[in-house]
Amino acid sequence: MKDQNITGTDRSTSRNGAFPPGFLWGAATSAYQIEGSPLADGAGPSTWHRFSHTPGRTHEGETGDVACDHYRRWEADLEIMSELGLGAYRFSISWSRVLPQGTGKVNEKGLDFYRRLVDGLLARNIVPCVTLYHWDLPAALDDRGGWLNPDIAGWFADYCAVIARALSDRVSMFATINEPWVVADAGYLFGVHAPGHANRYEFPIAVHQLLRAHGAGVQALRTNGAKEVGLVVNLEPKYPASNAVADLDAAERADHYMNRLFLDPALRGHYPERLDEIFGDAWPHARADLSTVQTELDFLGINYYTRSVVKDDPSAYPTGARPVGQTRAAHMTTGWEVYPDALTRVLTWVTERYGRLPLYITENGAAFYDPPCAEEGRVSDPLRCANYRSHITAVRRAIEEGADVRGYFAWSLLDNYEWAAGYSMRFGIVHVDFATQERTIKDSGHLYREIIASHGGILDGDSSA
Ligand code: IFM
Repeated sequence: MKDQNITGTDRSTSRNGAFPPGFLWGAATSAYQIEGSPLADGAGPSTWHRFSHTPGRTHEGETGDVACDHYRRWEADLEIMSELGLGAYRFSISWSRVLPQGTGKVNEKGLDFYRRLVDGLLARNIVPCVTLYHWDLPAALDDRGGWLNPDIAGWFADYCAVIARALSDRVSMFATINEPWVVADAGYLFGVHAPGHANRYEFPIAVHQLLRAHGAGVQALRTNGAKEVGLVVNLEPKYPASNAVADLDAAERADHYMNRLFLDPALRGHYPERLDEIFGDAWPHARADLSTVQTELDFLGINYYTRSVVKDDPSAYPTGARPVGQTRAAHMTTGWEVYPDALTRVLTWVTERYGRLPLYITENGAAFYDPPCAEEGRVSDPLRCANYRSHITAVRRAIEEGADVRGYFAWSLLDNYEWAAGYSMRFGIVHVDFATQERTIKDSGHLYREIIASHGGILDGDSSA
């Protein structure tokens, strides 16, 4: 295994090859972002329910109370998945639907919703891929300290055991936690996501408890019949703004802070070296016990959206690495640069640094400006189409370069609730008219259907990545 950063030079050539047989083509969503009805059938509130109902926390005070109303429209949504020809569907389970208090008594009605969903997927030959935690912690557990309470590893393991006992006869792929870095960074360091804390002393504690919960969750899932267990991380290669030593160093710090923070402990059993330096006296866990955290994974899920170019700036909190603005594209609602080459790089970097483990792109996509309603049954989204073409081509290139990529999930199946940004960003390949809940497959959805049907063949000749 080589020890290197995800930084380097651009590639500009493309080779055409095939996606491996059995490569999974899917789309992804998460519970709070699409389900709506957050308190139905005995569910308990989650931290996101509480956060979105707190004035001033989200775009125009928007909440997930209705979202895509998927809790009630799930069957129609399954039909759309069939129409798209999806081979797999990645969704998350709302912990507080199943365990309203976070621990203890199971709410069978909540669990039944996911049982029905899984059965509906299997009946349509769509592989269900379950994420246990996609940011909606039961509020009852937040009242007990949430991700700052060391007991959370046990709470999470018990929840994982409930889910595995209920579903592992029909679901083979389980991921413990989605994007733990975002949970800690946005939820505990910057306070822009639930639970809304901004505290540099809490960040390292949350990181450590997320890792312990992941380790305990893996064990609980396996003990209760799960066959393939993984973790999902979001990775964003850090490119230095110049070759100046200070900028190279800043890119390395940013890389340790974001890309290595969960992977080094989970796969190598140690924290990245530079966290001590970044957090100083707030980093008490640098030498904490990671023996229950490091565990062999059956797969790693990677969520990729963009890269960032950084320059050294000691005032940039917390790493002293400031993203350089000129790479940002104005036509995107997120402001994220379209940069597919970094997706190839991220896949080869993970393979080189952590070994050739099975990888899935568990999220990739983009939010561009789309109209609020379809026009004559059509939503034209050429920028998103180009984005899918170039990024899927970038995945194929990574496979050619030796990465063991087993599947790709578009983010997202549906336009949905984009957390603090509310409904202001549309990531779907299926348009949702939030006034009527009408769904319309966008041009990008039609393109994705063709990509799936041809197993990537229609991309032959594309060199846009
Ligand atoms: O919508 C989110 C998702 O919940 C986690 N990954 C990034 C997506 C786009 O911001």
